[in-house]
Amino acid sequence: MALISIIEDFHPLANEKLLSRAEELRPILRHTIREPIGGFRLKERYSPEKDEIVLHQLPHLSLGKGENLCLDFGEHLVGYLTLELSYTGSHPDAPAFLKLKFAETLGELSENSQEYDGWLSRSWIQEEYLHVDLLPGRLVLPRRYAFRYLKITMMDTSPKYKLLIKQAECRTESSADLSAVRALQSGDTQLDRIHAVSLKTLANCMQEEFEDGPKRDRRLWVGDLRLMALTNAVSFRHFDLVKRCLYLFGGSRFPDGRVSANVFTRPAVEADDTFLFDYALLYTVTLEEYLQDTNDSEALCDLYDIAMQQIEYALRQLDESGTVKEEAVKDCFIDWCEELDKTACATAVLLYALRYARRLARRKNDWSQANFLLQQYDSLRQAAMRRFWDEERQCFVSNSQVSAASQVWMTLADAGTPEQSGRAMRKALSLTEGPRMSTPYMHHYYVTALLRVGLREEAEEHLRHYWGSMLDAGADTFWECWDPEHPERSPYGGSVVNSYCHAWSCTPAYLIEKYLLETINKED
Ligand code: RAM
Repeated sequence: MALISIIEDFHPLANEKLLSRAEELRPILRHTIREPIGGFRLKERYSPEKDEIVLHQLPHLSLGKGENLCLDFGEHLVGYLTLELSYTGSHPDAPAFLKLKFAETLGELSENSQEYDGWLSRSWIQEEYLHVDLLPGRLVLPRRYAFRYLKITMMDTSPKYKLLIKQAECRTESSADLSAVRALQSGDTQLDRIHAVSLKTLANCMQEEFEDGPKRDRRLWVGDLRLMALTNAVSFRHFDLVKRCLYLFGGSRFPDGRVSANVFTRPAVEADDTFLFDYALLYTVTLEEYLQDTNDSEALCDLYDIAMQQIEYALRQLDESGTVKEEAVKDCFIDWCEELDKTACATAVLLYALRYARRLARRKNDWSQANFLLQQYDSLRQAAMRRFWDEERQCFVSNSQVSAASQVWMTLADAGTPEQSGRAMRKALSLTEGPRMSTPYMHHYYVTALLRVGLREEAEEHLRHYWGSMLDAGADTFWECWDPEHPERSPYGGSVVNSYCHAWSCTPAYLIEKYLLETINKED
């Protein structure tokens, strides 16, 4: 399922007041300097087999034609690279022709990117070919990279000299201060580690905006923002960054007022011409949650109408059954999953957002709107139950498909009674066939739906299994896409463009702090 939307002559609606407020809220970036902790040589160009190299050998290791050297920085970093280069042998009589490959994971390092043939641009692959004319010399790369490993391949030199990497350093960048956040010390090693990696993932995605992934797309998306904001509230509490992002979305929108699925912020703020039905609704949810945390009356006043517009647009997308019509369902994201029928999910996300919109209206003392939203919620809920609840199977069915995603979103929307939701989630737990959830984004909502119906142990077990298996597979930060049974799965047609530090996977820290900690401590 390629997500490519191209609207000709797209001219987003700009709200200068909101954009200048967003600008005032631009955070200061923090920096640290990191050096490699060791290295290795890949035995063959694309083989995972390697010869380890200890740190003190690195500056003495020479690179001749065809040889490679991989530096391990010990943890996932986001920042800028500087290399101090030199040579052994005679004076260089030809440029050094280098290939640099930055990789977030070991697997990515040994992948042959030439084999990638997916629908997302290969320009996201972090590879550079460079000519270095002067040695010794310092090479400062202008681009920001997300990586733990750097593979340097000597594409060509001359028989007269070999290259030396005397020193390497990364100047990291983030608007989060990881050292200011308390690490979890529950005594449970797995949960402590999951919590730490969640926060590291979030920190590395916290730049001048909440980026979805510092490798790709390096951009602010609504669905990712919502989950980052939740985790931020129990950790960094950098609420001005959430506010900035809400203002950016509000400041550049579709001409009819809809919130775009993502915005570009450089060189200037501009909404992307991609609309996602569920993401626009999550804007309203995110605003209400931000206000719960901050009580920010300025944001309520500035963004209230925009949040309501998203709901009103969605309410205009109902068909004769009273549920979301197919054309609008097509704009729904939910998860990267081709086979998933999203019809029930689309209606459920609208129901879910209506609850938050009502809270917003009450917060604004807009009682007639609150009343209107309540009526809309009731009639949509009835329509949803009529169309999607299967009395015989005791679960939600979306165009004859039973999926975890439909049970999850209908449960989160409180579409049925608590008993019906409980049965739906038990059904979700027992599914062995049908569309498989593929992203931590969807798995987050799965865990919250289990918690909503009181399946606390199952929720914890799922969290441990899903995010824990990513750790077992070598994650330093959590990934964009992960199916433990299909580790190579990628929505893009090749895992080399997958992001391995992805914002929407940061929520275990939130889930642990908000729901699990109390009981874990009691069990101790
Ligand atoms: C991808 C990004 C982003 C997500 C969208 C729907 O390109 O991974 O995180 O929100 O898709």
